[in-house]
Amino acid sequence: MTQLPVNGCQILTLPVRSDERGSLVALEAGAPLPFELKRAYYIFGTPAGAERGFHAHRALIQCAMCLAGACTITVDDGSERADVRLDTPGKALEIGAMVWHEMRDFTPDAVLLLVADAPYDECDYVRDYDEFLRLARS
Ligand code: T46
Repeated sequence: MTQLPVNGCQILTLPVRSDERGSLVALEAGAPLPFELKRAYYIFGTPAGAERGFHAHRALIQCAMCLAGACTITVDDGSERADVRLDTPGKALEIGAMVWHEMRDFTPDAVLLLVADAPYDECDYVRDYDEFLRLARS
């Protein structure tokens, strides 16, 4: 586990079980996931130059990992920013609550998996950066 300078964000090294048949990663609540998984979704077929995200969540905690290909996620807590390149299925990024995040530089084969601690709720999104800064600094 590597703590980032951005509050609520860390890089997790997932346990990869490899043998002559290939590799397997299991995601369980507690370890390696730091929360109870309630939802999973994945992003793929991202065209060249596409950028996604550009929001924060008021309460949601997530972990992101690229199951194939690679992408870069920028995380921002209102004071610190960091770019994380996800380029192996054994590496995950925890994105805490009130962390602005942006995804870009997807390779054409990228499959980005997100696991989250709550069901989808549009009310949990903060989509305006100035509002995010106001909330993050209050
Ligand atoms: C996030 C980043 C990393 C649903 O119906 N259910 C869901 O669980 C999700 C995640 C999305 N949707 C709908 C809402 C939109 O109509 O799927 C559509 C695309 O979602 P959005 O534009 O929010 O996608 P991204 O890639 O900008 O953001 C997504 C997640 O929404 C967000 O929570 O943290 O990935």
